[in-house]
Amino acid sequence: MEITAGSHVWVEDQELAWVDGVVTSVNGNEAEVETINGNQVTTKLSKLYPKDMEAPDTGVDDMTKLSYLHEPAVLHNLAIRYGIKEIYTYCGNILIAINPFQAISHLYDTKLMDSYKGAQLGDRSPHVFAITDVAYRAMNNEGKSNSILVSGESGAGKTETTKMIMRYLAYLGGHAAAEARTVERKVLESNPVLEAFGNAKTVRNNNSSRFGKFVEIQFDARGQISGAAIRTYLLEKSRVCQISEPERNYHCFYLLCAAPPKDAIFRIVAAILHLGNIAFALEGEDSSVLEDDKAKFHLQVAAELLMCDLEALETALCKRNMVTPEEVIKRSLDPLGAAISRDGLAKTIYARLFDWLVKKINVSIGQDPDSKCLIGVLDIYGFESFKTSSFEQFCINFTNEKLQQHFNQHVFKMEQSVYQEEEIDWSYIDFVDNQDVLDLIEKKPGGIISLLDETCMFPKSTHETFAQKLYQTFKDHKRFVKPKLARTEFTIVHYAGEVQYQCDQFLDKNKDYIVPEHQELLSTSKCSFIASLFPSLNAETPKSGKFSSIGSRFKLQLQQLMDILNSTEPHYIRCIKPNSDLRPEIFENVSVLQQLRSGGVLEAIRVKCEGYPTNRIFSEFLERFSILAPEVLKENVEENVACKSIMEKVGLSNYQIGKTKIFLRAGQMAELDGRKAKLLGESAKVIQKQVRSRI
Ligand code: AOV
Ligand code: MG
Repeated sequence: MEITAGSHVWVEDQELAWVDGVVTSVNGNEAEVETINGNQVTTKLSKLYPKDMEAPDTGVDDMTKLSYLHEPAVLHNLAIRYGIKEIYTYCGNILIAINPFQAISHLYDTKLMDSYKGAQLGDRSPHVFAITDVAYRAMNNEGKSNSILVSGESGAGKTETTKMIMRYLAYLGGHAAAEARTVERKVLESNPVLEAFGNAKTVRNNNSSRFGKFVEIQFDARGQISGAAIRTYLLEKSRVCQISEPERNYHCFYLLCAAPPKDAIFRIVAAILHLGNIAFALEGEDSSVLEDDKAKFHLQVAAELLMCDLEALETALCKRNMVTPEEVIKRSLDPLGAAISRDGLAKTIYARLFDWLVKKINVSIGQDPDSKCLIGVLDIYGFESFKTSSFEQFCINFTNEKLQQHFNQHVFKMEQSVYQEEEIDWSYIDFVDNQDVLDLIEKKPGGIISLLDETCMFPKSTHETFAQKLYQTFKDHKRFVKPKLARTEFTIVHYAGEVQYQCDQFLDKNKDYIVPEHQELLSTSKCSFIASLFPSLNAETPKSGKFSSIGSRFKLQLQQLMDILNSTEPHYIRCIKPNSDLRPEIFENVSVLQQLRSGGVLEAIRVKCEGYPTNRIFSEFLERFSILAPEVLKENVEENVACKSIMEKVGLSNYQIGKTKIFLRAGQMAELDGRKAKLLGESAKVIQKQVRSRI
């Protein structure tokens, strides 16, 4: 489309990302534009995008319906829809959900659920129920497991979206209301419990999930929910002891005040609080003692709550056993060492409690061993980049790289493989593959996790030697950057942007290590529940005192998750956070665009549109459209020839005929449907006329 004076266009803008305006003059390959906010901008013609002046005021509910499909149009479409509280928009079969940060009336009513049941995707306005319905139907019809992957940055609405998915699944596959403790009810009720222990207030989200969650809902042959399993990933243990204002610790610590007096679980939560208040002071040259009476008081209460010996607790915190060939010597820790020991104890207790809760919930819900099909729902922590990003962010971003690859593979590779299988002519469009980042992180041997494990196993290493090792190994890797003057920082160029990691605590945080003295202390607690969290010999928990790598275990868990996901038919929901103030009705263009880009949404649109977004098996196509050229069916021709004839008669070109399918360009399906509807309308009128004339 030619841009001339008077053309309505989109032009780049620092603050708004894109702003619309009118071209006032064109000189060679440059244009002068007057923007709606009154600025005069001179820019290259190639940097301008035409604005669709006939686009509906209320936007379109599927981006692939946009007549001009480009970045500014996509952004503008989402912005106007958000303005009229339409938070859901499709991009083909991906659902984009923009966090409204306010309750929208009737958006999740039972009545609304009724209306989505059994409806084709696209028949009703975009909704998380619609995607869930498609997954459920596909599972029932094809007997194949499905999964719904919810992604997006912190605070984008993943957890809320996941809850709606579960509610809708419970509605579809639920039992008669008379059955009181149904599986689906237990699944829904597990949410608040897990959130109390695994969510906390952060700067990005007042209810941030600090663990990843994959819920597997099992169905029986009739499509009823028959069991469920909840898997969790990498709880952020450090939050138990380290929080920076204005963030908070896990909700359960604040809920404690409202808890029934002393339940075994809350006994533990309270004990952790008291542990946190035990302060140490220096004694002699390098020993530590309790700082004051306050510290003594907290130690005493903690010991009572943990039901262990007071002196044994103090010794476990302040001293360490040194094992020499001859004897075991008790060595004193300095105040810093004692504080680290105290925090280690608190973190271990909390992590064991959390794992126990998840196990308990799974037992209570119950698994269905006979279930053939499941719907998996993944709610995982979004991509994170902080001023200081540490090991937790490294793992979280690793997860996101994995999922991004899954998304890429699904959307792009599937698209290509269909073309290949059908042997149609298709010049390959490149897409951003992130295999190189994944290799950098997880390749064995030689990846960052491998190097970290090696470093952890070598007694003399420090975070500095770890950093040096990284610098040496990856000096030519294009996804790895050593920041200028850095000694212990490194940067990974992630698919969603660069993140600078601080190595300081990588070694410690990678070590899943329980101090033998702590293990011994708690395994002999008089509270049987606490003792049961610390069984003396257990193959599942790492042997006390031995190094076990959190990074490697996490990598394995993630691979298992990917294996499950790869055996399912995936559906994607991309959550978007419209502003960083967590406030309704504010739509920040630049940040939304960045999220669309990093989530692969823009890339998916581009690839779809440049190719053939719709395809149909010949017979299906003929069944649907032979009415447009009934004569072709009378002739005894091959199906592919018949399809061609229909397209020719309607006057559409640029499509492709494969081995078994016809491939249509964007918009052609709609064109065919339109013709059909018109024809049916006309013939209906003719019939009505005939009927009337007979009366
Ligand atoms: P997250 O799961 O994506 O962040 P949440 O699902 O916790 O984000 O959403 C953050 C907050 O946004 C919620 O507590 C709600 O106040 C609000 N919100 C989200 N979705 C909706 C909705 N559909 N309707 C109304 N309000 C909503 V994180 O777990 O931090 O990565 O780590
Ligand atoms: Mg969450």
